[in-house]
Amino acid sequence: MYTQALNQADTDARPMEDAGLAARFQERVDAEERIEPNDWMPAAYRKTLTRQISQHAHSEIVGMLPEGNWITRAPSLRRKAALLAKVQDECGHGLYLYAAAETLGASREELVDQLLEGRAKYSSIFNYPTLTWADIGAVGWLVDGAAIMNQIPLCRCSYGPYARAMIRVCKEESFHQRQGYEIMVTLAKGTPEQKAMAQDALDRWWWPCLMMFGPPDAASQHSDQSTRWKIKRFSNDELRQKFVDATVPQAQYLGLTLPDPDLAFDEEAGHWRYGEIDWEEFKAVLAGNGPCNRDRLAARRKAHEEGAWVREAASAYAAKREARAARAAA
Ligand code: FAQ
Repeated sequence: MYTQALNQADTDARPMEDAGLAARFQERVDAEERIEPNDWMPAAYRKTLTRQISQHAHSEIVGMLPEGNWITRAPSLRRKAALLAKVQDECGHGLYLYAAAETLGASREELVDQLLEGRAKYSSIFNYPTLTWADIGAVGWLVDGAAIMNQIPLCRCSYGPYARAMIRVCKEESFHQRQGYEIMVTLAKGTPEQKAMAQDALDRWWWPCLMMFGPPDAASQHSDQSTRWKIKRFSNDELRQKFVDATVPQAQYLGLTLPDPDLAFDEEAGHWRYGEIDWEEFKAVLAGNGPCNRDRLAARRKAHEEGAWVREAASAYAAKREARAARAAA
């Protein structure tokens, strides 16, 4: 619906953008004014936001799969209810984000097609498997923990619809993080087998979670421009460091060991220094060769095909209502 309301074609698709408009735009951004859908914006700003928001939406939707895998096997009714609510929340986040991307003129159908055809990125983290129940604890604690660290600053993003969507998303993510950490507390303080299961999950999820923040700053192609436009408020490495600093004491409380022999507290800087991230693994996952890339896309395609009748029924119903309204108006 937002897409139809936009009149972007004649305002910013011109090859030569008006320098005055561009300067005025940057002034507004610098003054911390929010940019709204019908405001003038540089074509490149629209493009980078559409890219980031749609990747974010896809991540939320694909991100339902690793945890959805455990809904039928949750160890109690309470755990099942919380996990079910969490996975539904992730779906809701995906939908707000597709709606935010639509305000930029991209249709949801087009964005979903890009995902299903393997042309769009989504977060690398969701290409790892959830092998045991402890993985559900680790995903909530670490993946949602990393997501919050990245998304809190996005609540101040210069683009209004994205910033506003992030407020509710972050509130829900903090519930998700707490439910994951509570699972880890229960397991870590449980039997030796439960504690071993929690440690194994931490061992497998730690490094992929550090990769979630994106390539190192020197290799981050979009960071400089996105920072100038106040889409990004902190760099990938800054957020990664904040995450490590926040998470080390939580692991210590659990009595679990982070799988990094180089982890050490730098007294002078007041930060936990961590070892080398395997960026080759990150690149392989982005290239489609992570442990679950093919399964994830296959699952999304199957869901899309099986949902075709819902889309058809909704369209038929909308057409019927429209025809009825036209007859009544005639
Ligand atoms: N995975 O130049 P940069 C969640 C790509 S939501 C895959 O640094 P940028 C909730 C990047 O897109 C998790 N690709 O890019 C949940 C770019 O590719 P392109 C998702 C990655 O945009 C929890 C290229 O590398 N969160 O977890 C990754 O300035 C539990 C160069 O990188 C968001 O999307 C990656 N990890 O910074 C759900 C937050 N990192 O487009 C279910 C919003 C980088 O040129 C269960 N996004 N790339 O082809 C952002 O903040 C930014 O887009 C970054 C990347 C920080 C992810």
